[in-house]
Amino acid sequence: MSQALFNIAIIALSLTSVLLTVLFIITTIISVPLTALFRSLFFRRPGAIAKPVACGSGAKIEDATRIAGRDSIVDASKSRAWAQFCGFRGTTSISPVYSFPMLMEELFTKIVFTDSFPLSLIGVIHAKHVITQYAVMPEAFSYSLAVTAVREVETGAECDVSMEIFNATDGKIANRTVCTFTSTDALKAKRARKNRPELTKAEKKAKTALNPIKENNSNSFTNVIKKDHSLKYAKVSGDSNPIHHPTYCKLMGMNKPIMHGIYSLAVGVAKVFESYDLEGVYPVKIQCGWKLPLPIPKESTFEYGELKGNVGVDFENDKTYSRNVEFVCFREGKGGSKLPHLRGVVSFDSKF
Ligand SMILES: *[C@@H]1O[C@H](CO)[C@@H](O)[C@H](O)[C@H]1NC(C)=O
Ligand SMILES: *[C@@H]1O[C@H](CO)[C@@H](O)[C@H](O)[C@H]1NC(C)=O
Ligand SMILES: CC(=O)N[C@H]1CO[C@H](CO)[C@@H](O)[C@@H]1O
Repeated sequence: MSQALFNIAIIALSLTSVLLTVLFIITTIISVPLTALFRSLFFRRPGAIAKPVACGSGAKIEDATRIAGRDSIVDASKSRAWAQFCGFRGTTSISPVYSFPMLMEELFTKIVFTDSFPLSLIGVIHAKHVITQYAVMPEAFSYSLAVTAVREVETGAECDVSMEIFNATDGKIANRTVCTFTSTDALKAKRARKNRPELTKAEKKAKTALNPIKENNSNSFTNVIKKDHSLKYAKVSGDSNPIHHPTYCKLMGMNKPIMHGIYSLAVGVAKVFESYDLEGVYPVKIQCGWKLPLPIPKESTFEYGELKGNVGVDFENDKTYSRNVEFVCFREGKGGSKLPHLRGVVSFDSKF
């Protein structure tokens, strides 16, 4: 009996030390503070909304989470290296999509890893992204970041983080990006899957097809993602989340690393900007939602074309813009099926 207890104690101790080692490695790699990880593990439930600590009754989450910075300088050579890696050919301006990598460190260290972030970090994903660009990215900029909305959804909970960039000289807004993070409650997700009717063949096909487009203007291209691609991207973007790393992804329970979602978004946007000559066209709005991850190495296929009317069912139809170019990205699944990776739309007004 006591021998059995002793064995259990030894097993528990070794499991704890393995867990601590794994946590230590994860925190070192992605510099998540240990406190944030413990908070998520023991005091937060995935898929539920946690009340921000600094948020008294009636106070807005925006006020509890807002951070602002003044007079930062864009690292032009770094941003151009990133843009080129993603296929931007333009040379006169910095891509609007760049606002995300630029503010990523602030976003994680000062918003996501703090007490006030309303979701558990375990399994949280970046699911949606809306960028509105009003002007050229200023070289000297001020910024403001805050969690602006929290809501329960069918599979768990979501929150929006808004990131705004201002021209440091005249204070005018240059750009606003809203990213949506989703945290999944495994039980709720299972129930939702069960209750969802089986998709018909046509509905499955629609997931990787463009919405009705203007006549004969669909284009496609293939993007080959080689084995070391995510490591190279991590270097130029500064995003070294272990889920993108060939070895460390295994610690996160994944067999293969997955490619950065922002990379796929930037590749699609770069192609649309080039094809429709959008460099220097403002305002421009980019909306995107990620579907299934892209394991590496893999080929991904993009299709894009100008939509006939509005932006379709997935996105907000903003009347400010008269033209909408949709892009979808998919990869091949088992038996030659197409699996959706991302869908996005670039909205702008005709130059003429
Ligand atoms: C920022 O504001 C100043 C002053 O109004 C202006 O001269 C400059 O062109 C602006 N920068 C950008 C990139 O719009
Ligand atoms: C679109 O393609 C079809 C078949 O290739 C052709 O008959 C038609 O004239 C084209 N329409 C336009 C507007 O180019
Ligand atoms: C959403 C948002 O921030 N909109 C502002 C962006 O900038 C324009 C012009 O500078 C303002 O009119 C919007 O209110």
